[in-house]
Amino acid sequence: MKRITKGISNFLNTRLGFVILAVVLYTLKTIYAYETKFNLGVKGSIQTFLMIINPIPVMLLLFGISLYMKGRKSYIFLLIIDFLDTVWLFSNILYYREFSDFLTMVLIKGSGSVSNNLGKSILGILKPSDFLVFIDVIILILLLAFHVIKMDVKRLNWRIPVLISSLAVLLFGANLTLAESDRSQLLTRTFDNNYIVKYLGLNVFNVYDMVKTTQTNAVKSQAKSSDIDSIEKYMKDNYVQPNVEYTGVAKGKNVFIIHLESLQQFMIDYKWDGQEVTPNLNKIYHEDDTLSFDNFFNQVGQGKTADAELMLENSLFGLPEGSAMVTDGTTNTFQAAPAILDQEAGYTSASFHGDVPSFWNRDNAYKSWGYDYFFSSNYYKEKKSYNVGYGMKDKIFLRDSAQYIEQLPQPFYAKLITVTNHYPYTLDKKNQTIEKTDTGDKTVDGYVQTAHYLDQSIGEFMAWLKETGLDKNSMVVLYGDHYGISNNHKKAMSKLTGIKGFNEFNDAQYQRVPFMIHMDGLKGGINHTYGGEIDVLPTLLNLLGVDNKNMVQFGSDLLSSEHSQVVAFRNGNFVSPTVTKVGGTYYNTKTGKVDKKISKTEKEKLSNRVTTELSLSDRVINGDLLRFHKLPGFTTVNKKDYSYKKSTALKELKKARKKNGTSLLAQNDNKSMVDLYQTDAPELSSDK
Ligand code: GP9
Ligand code: MN
Repeated sequence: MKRITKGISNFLNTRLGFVILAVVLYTLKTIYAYETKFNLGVKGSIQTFLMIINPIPVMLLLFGISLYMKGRKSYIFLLIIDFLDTVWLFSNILYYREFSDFLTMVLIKGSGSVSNNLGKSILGILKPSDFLVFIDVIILILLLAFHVIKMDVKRLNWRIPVLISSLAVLLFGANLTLAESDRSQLLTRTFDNNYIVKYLGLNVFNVYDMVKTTQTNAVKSQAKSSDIDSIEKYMKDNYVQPNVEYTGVAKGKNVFIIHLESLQQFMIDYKWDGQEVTPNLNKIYHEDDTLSFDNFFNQVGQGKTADAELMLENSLFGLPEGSAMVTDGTTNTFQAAPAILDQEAGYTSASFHGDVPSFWNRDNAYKSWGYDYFFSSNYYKEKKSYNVGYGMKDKIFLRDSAQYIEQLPQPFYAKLITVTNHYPYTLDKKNQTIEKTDTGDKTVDGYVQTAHYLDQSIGEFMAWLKETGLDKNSMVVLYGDHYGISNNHKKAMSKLTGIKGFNEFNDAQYQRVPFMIHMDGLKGGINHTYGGEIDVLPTLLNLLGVDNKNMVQFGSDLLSSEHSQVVAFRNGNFVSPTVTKVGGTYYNTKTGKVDKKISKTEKEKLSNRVTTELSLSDRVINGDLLRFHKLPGFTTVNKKDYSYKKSTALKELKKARKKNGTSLLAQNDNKSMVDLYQTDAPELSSDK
């Protein structure tokens, strides 16, 4: 025993021993911070393992630099690095407490508008335990000061530092590989800052953030104001006159945008085990005052939900790689639905979502879009049983959103983002009210169950709108954001759809998602026009009586006879009523057969149209060109005017209640109407 202690103590008295000790201590304190100061959403053994070890490669690399030096300098260098990195960790702890996100270059540089009033409230949120992260630095200093560890000032054999640096790089490679195996496309899809920290650590996130920001900034700084000219010309040349029969029919109404997570059109009217999977949506779909579209496609890329949100509210395409909401959402200028409706028609806007605010960078992008409120998971009562997958279960989420909806000054534009019907489609027993399908594909078979659950939650929500009378002065828009069953499950899809040999052509057709506009008195029916998410904003603006003539929008009114029915997918494929292009193959949309008759000129015409639209839209986002686009009567959104801090939002709502009294609550003599909300969510009944 004595020999072991002696051995350890001898090792610690070497330079290498000291570096290893520093790495171990740093790792321990980081685990403490990860566990108690952040909410990284670590699930399962691989993620836990990675969270524990992810500081090691970087710290070994950084502290290892000291081994290239000799004498006291080496120790001092290590301590300075340790201290500075800890100051950085400490700042992130404080920032995270307030904003549930990590510091980024854009925020540090302030970019004028997005600094979130940093600094102001720091003192108020400081906790004594935050200082514990400095403990390793203090321990190391004390160990040296009291000569428990003596400095080893000899020059080291050059092989040792080189070996340590190489080891660090190797370990980082292993860390990255393991992370990618658990979460593929971690770095390219850019989901959430929390993810990168969870898998690769805070320091790696910072480097990643710096590289990304530098890349995007370079393109933006090269862009000139004249770059918008060609875009404006394209808009003018391709402008589609909206359908005047529908202009303004929803003027002044509240707007509900209900995001149906991963819901595909084929679920509408679909039956499994003798039961309708989506009975409530089916009912809305067939109602006379619902405009339903059965040839409406999702057009998302890697950004999935984020791309859908971007298209719906900006009529701009997502980027070919990553998510524009993440890479450009914080800094770019937008002319988005919430801001347009606020400025044109005095709407209050709010987005509701039962996940953390940082996912898809919503907490920042929404400010750029002019959202007055963002009710994210920290506005809702949290309980373990309330969550599944990415966030709150839809029934509880929608029920608990009612308390905020009733406080919004009317007219409002409210977007509710559901999430239970999300891959991998898991749901607890109590909430399963339809059998799983029997394709034998585990990922697919739960889909009808979560879709059924989503449908029930919508039924409950619509019933509440009716109870409160909100249905009379609201337009409800429902849409599926993207596919639920990906291209990798063709066999299972073949079983579900009865299509033999489900192929690439079929997969393209199954990119159809629901899109319905429901409003009392609306001239509805099932509309067969081909269109997609890019067309939603122009369609809605026309219904709301807002002229989009001078706006930069790549879609057009779905109800207009001039509407182009060539629906672009993000990878350059497309679907139209006659031709479907997948890869290099052109199919006849009606027959599903390879179309040999289609002429080369026709192919080129269609393809060019699609690629032109996509690349022009990319230019707008990559170059931040909307900052140069003067929209008459529209003032550029000032992100500084927005805060999604819970206390601020609640105060704001209270003020609004008194000032103009247009909220549902105010109109009901400040008596809450939340009790009218009926839900059969089992988690809530056991609460009582
Ligand atoms: C998470 C949710 C999921 O907040 O919106 O996004 P997705 O994985 O569907 O893109
Ligand atoms: Mn989604």
